[in-house]
Amino acid sequence: MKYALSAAILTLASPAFAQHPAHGAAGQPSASAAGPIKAAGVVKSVNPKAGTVKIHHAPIPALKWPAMIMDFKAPPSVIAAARVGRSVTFTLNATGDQVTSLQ
Ligand SMILES: [Cu+2]
Repeated sequence: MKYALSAAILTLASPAFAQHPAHGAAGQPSASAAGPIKAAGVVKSVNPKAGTVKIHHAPIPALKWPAMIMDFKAPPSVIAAARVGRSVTFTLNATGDQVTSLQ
């Protein structure tokens, strides 16, 4: 319960989304992005408690996103694989808010 509550607060108050308001508008019309979305970037930080990774990602044309630093939701397998400072390629879900795999 404590975890769920703090996760909800993080989602609502995420500074990443405040820094990148373009995501709200540009991220939505990505219905054309049918399959998994591939992207590349550098891991900036990992937050196992929140279940998020902060990645400085390259532009993602499928989502019409420019390069930026932002937080993504991530399952435990991705959290475990993420290393700060590491260059990675990763796969996003269709809406681009969650990293589903990371290499
Ligand atoms: Cu972004």
